[in-house]
Amino acid sequence: MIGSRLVGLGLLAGLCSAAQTLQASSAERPLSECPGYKASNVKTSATGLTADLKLAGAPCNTYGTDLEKLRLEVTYENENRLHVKIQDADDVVYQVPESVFPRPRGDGTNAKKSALVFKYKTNPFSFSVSRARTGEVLFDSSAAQLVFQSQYLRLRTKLPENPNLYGLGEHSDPFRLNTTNYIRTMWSQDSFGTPEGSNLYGNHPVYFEHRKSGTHGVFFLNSNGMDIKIDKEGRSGQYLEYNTLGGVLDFYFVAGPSPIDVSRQYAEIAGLPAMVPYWGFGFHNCRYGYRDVYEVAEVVHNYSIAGIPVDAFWIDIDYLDRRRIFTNDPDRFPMSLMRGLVDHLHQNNQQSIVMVDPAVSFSTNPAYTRGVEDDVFLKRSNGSEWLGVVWSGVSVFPDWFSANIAKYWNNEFSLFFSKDTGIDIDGAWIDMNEPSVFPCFFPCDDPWKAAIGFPPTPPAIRTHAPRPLPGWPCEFQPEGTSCKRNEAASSVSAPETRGLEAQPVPATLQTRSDKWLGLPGRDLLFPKYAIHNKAAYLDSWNAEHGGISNKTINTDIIHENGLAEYDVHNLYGTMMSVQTRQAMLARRPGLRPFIITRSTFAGAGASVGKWLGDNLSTWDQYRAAIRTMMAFASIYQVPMVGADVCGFAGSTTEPLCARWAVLGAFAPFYRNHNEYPPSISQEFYRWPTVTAAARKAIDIRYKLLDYIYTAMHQQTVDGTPLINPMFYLYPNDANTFGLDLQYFYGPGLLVAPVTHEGATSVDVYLPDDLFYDYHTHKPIRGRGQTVRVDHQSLTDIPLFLRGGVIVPSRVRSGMTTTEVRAQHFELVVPLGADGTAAGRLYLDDGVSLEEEQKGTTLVAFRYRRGVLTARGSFGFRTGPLTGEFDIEIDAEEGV
Ligand code: MIG
Repeated sequence: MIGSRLVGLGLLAGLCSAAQTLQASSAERPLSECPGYKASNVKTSATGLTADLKLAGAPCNTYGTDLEKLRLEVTYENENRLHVKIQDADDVVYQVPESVFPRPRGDGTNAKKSALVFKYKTNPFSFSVSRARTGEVLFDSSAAQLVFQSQYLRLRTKLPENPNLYGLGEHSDPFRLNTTNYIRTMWSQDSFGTPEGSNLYGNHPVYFEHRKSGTHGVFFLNSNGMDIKIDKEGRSGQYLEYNTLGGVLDFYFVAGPSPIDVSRQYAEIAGLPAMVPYWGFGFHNCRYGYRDVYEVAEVVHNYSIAGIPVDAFWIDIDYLDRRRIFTNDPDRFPMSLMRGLVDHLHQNNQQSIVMVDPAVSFSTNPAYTRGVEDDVFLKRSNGSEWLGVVWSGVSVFPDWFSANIAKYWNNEFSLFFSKDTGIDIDGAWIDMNEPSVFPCFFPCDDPWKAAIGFPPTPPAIRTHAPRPLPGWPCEFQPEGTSCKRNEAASSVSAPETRGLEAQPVPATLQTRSDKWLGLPGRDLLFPKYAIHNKAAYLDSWNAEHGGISNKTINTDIIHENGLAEYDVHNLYGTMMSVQTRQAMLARRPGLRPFIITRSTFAGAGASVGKWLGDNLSTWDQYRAAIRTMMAFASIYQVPMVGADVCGFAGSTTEPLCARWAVLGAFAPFYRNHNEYPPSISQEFYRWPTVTAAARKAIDIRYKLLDYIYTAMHQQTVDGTPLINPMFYLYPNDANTFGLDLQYFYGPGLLVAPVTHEGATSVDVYLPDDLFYDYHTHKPIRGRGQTVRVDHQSLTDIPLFLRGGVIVPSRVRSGMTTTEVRAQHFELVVPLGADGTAAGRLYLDDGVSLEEEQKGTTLVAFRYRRGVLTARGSFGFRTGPLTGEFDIEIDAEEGV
């Protein structure tokens, strides 16, 4: 599959059009000759300082024009957060809009009370941030001259030798970042195969640096394309350097000092994550290429007879009529049958989720026509719509900055995903929002040409159900059965009749060039500094010339509010996420939306969850799934995250899929998803070991669901991470700093999956602490050493309880999370080395927004010397809690 896709793209490369000319700019000198800036007019207040910065010599104009005058603003926002911002004095340069990234509120703390200290040097200007308690320098920009040009900004900080750095995603690289000759590029791209060493779908320009003396975080609020280089060099030694194509130097420093503190402090900046419905933690099944609704029904049925619990069934772009959003294929996925499917699911307490892409087919179809009326699509400078090719063929793209976008998107969702159409979804899956555009090889003058070969022909139509499905409505039974079909339902017609050919609608011409914002005179297509954007790999001419529009919309597009795509490209996925959340709320007010996106920017977790995109069915990517999930959940504050279980592209194998079915059960978002044939089918019931593995793992996951739900809820309240990398809980144990194959799920469950092909054992690192085997409750004294756990069959996973953390569990699992919620609780009380334990349990109705909850329960448990106390508020009454509260103390003393 992978092979054939690459061949396909290779052929298209033949359409690539010719070269561009670049403007030569005068008097450009290398970065090494840049003069830096000189500070003057420094005004210090109790809560910060301001200063003017002036170019300290002749401009070097390396990648644009040096800005003469800058302004520095330093604010001690609270005791743990310092804000340092360097921008142009004229306030023209683009900054990330407040509407997309609301700035954190700071109470303005007295500098003397701050855990961080800001110092500066006047000429050349540089600044440092140090830890007040120890005097240790955390950040020091004197490592290189500050450069602030029209299309290039550089700031370099010194770091200690071999620093422990984490973050700077999205990437699939090691969790603890490389520190030699390493580049992290921020530029959203459709990243099939999620390769290491590449920019991927989303951008989170934040890093945590962990030292034994404390952890701190550095967030760079900048949405422009950038390379962050981490390397060593003679003069400055170890450094980290920002090289960005625009925006301003806007930094937030947070002091920790513990890793968990840094996570919480970053959540204050990026926003607290959104709570998800309880069912969101159930198991989900998905596949690209289900050829009709009958096949989906069969899959639903097969899971049920295999006894594998499923909470939600997903449908990919297959349900769409010719891949056009807000339509359905009237032959393969007619509304009457979609209604039957969704009704069936709902009757069984299961949910339905379908995919929505951003692109709208440029043809006679209602979503396009209404979008034109509302004027919500991106336009070229001559006022015509910008056209690109994606699954829906030649398409237009929503401008999330346009004035009517909320009205438009809400309306499309309410009209199409409704009881009337039968496509009454419970969650939304948003894809292609980097945004991804099929390579038409810039400049893409004739998108119709690029459509050659796309979209691929869907598989053959099957017109009747292949075999009876017991318990399903008549519509799903083979023809000739005696049951009566529901004629009323099937008479609802599709929004468009088939057969209409694509007809370009003339666009009203109105120029937008008068509204440009940002620095004038920039080359918005070919910035001179070439970021290491891997999307350019198909087209070497573009790669050499720093083209940043490959596989996405043109970066010289000006949005309705005047902002250039050049500056806001990295925000597209998050803006679609925010609008989709609004749209889901508008159709079901009061209910928590469940939305999973592919592209994210810092702060996305406040609206949506994230899946890790097109991974491969390989052991390498199985391991990458662990570390990438960890980074999203603990560092970027996007806790509802997971990779495609069993792998998306290529074909999985029985052992890999069995292991992954188990591993996935210990990620927040747990979904089996698969590429279309010839990738082999990989639903969990396809092999006996995978069925057994999934059943066993789901059984454990579902019993622990309230423990996980409680941890997730805590993260939505104060940013305490649901997933803890090992060093989060053992920050003084240097052996934990680089571990990325084991982690804590919630505060007390250590997950140590088998990670290598053919292996039946795991080497687990157990810090100096008391643990218990989750399965047997046998105590194990950790000694800061690696312990080999043997005899792990394909259905097994080593799990350890951390001594001291009480884990509320359900006594039984269920076929859906709805059934789980009806079970009684038990408390597992693994005592810590000091003989005590504590834990929490949060309960609510599982679906309503926080403000709509009629009452919530939060209980704190403590165990000490034979006595267990439960204190809290019992606002949410569930069966088991209103009845008898059975407490079993299962503690091992004296270990
Ligand atoms: O260009 O909708 O990452 O999960 O199955 C591929 C089809 C488009 C990419 C997503 C993948 C999904 C696929 N999509």
